[in-house]
Amino acid sequence: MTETTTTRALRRDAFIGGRHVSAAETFPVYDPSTGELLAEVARSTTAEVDLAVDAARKAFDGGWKRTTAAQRAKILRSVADAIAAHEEELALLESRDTGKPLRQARVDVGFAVRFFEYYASMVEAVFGHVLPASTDRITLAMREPYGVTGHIIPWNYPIGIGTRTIAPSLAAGNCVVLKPAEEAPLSCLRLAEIIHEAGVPAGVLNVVPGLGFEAGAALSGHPGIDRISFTGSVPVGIAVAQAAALNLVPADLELGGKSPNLVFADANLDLAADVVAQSILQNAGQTCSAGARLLVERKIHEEFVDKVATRFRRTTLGPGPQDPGMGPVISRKQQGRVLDYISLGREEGDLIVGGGVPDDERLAAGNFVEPTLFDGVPADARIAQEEIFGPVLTVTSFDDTDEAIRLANGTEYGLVAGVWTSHVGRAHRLIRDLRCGQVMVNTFSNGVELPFSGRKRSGYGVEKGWESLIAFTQVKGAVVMMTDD
Ligand code: TXE
Repeated sequence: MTETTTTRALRRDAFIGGRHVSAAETFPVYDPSTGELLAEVARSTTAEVDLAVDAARKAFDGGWKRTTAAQRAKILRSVADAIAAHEEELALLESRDTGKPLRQARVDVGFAVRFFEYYASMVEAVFGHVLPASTDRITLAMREPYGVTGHIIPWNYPIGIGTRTIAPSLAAGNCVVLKPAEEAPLSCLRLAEIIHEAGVPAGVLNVVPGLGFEAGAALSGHPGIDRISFTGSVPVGIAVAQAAALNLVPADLELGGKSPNLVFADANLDLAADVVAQSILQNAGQTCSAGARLLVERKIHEEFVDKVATRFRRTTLGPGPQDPGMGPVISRKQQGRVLDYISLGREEGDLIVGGGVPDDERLAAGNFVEPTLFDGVPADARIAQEEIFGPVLTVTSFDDTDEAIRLANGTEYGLVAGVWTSHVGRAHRLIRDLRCGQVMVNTFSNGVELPFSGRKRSGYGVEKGWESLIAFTQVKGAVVMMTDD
């Protein structure tokens, strides 16, 4: 391992202790829209992860833990301004690296700005309590940071998901080691430079790009980590939680989903169709909270499926930076996985739209999959139960609210649900009875303020909102006798 202070074109190093650090080997990162090589990136292993955890610990003990909430808030506001000033550069990088349409990448950068602004405004309101325990002593419950937090994130929203957990962690006074996904590490590496230049001291934020079974495993099992935050697949989430448990370290797991949109006959059907289509086509279906199942009231079934199918058919495909309706999926491997599910879907449901790779020579080198709609899918079909993570929507009908709830709750996941109805009482009943972390009525969007958590195999812990900031602190009790003997 050698240390360098510059990066070469198409060569990206880890970012540790405020410096670029190379590794013995690199791994390639490809443009999902074209298949071209985008960068060779340092393949961090145990050695670089050790270095990063050490740098984070030194930064924590060396000063970050003594900063006041007001000082951190000021720095985080500068970070928000700096990210905003680099919006176009970061959005283009994100679009190239992930294949997502440029406008979506801009939205993601906007979220990053907002996460830093939001937690900057909030951190000064984190306070403990004086407890009414005794009159001759003062009993305190105080909030303090954990120390060093580890963050392992996926490739679908590197900037959005990365900043979603590092902003509250830094605000709470922790130092961070972030491992981005090997498929799309570039924006997080650039973000680390921007954040450092904006005034976050060396070592407070470190980024170790690398492979899951190397850098990811080294980070999740590292004895120098005090809390770990993971977003990704269920099997890896379980492995991360097990590794953390061996060190008695808490983990937050944001895992997969198979989220439903429940559309009732009394809904605004045009609006619902727009959002239902968008909720699965956004990011080519590679969103943990994607609306992957359409549950529709039987009496409007045909009319509504028709509306959604029209929206699927008119979605244009193309390279992310050209801002198409929909970009490619992340990799050849992911494309193969989605196409396998589509083949299975031909046996399990009625193919209405799409069903394969687009018939377009110009897109052949990219990892494109057509928007695909299956109607008449039995609730227990694999394509209605398993997370496909591609632009594939399944449709199942229901006759009444009880059946809608049963179908919606009938998978092993429980992340989000969209409810489309003009009946207020029904909407509230569904909010109560749907077993998932978020219910959205007549919309499918949520912001940085809304706590985001899973039920069942969608994981545990919480991201976003006030709750996430508090989760990155731990309580300390103290008792002081009021005597001067
Ligand atoms: O995820 P992984 P993959 C789901 C989605 C997708 C499937 C596979 O269904 O099709 O998972 O995607 C790191 N120890 N989601 O294979 O492997 C890895 O380097 C520690 C849903 O890309 O879970 C990356 O940084 N870390 C999800 C991160 O874990 C390890 C988003 C996620 O990769 C590791 C992504 C290990 N042993 C996929 N192995 C969502 N909730 O949004 C891998 N990693």
